[in-house]
Amino acid sequence: MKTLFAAALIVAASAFSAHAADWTVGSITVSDAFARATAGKASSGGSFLTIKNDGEADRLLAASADVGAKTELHTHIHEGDVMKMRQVDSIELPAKTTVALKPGGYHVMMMQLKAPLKKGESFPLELTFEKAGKLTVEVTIGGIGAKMSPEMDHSKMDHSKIDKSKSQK
Ligand SMILES: [Cu+2]
Repeated sequence: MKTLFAAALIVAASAFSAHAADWTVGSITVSDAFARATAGKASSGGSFLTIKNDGEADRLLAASADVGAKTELHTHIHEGDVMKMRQVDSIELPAKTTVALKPGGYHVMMMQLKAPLKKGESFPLELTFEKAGKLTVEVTIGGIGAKMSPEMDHSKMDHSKIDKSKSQK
């Protein structure tokens, strides 16, 4: 089951790479920025991107997008069958390393969305790096995503209570 899950995520992620555009600040290059469309009631949505760091160790400290009232950096952790979301203060970007924010792992969470995210549209996302500074990328909105991936519904404040069973339709 875990293998199937991982394979589906790779297929979903690679579907967007054809639209790749790159954005660069200092030694940081961001590519493959995409978000998932949201269904009507979803109050939040995730953005994913690839960060290549050609220089010394840096950190992603914050992200900001106008599509929601606030934007947070999140990760997923697995505890048995339960997938939980956790807010993180920063995302480490080791020297000469590429870090992918992808479904099931690190992601940028746009909370309290002002409107549903619609497939085919895009929005600017400002990223703040500790050393490289600020960089604005354009996030393309893709499909809602594979069925086995968790719905990123943060309408309940306690993220530790979010698990996969609640996202099944
Ligand atoms: Cu999240």
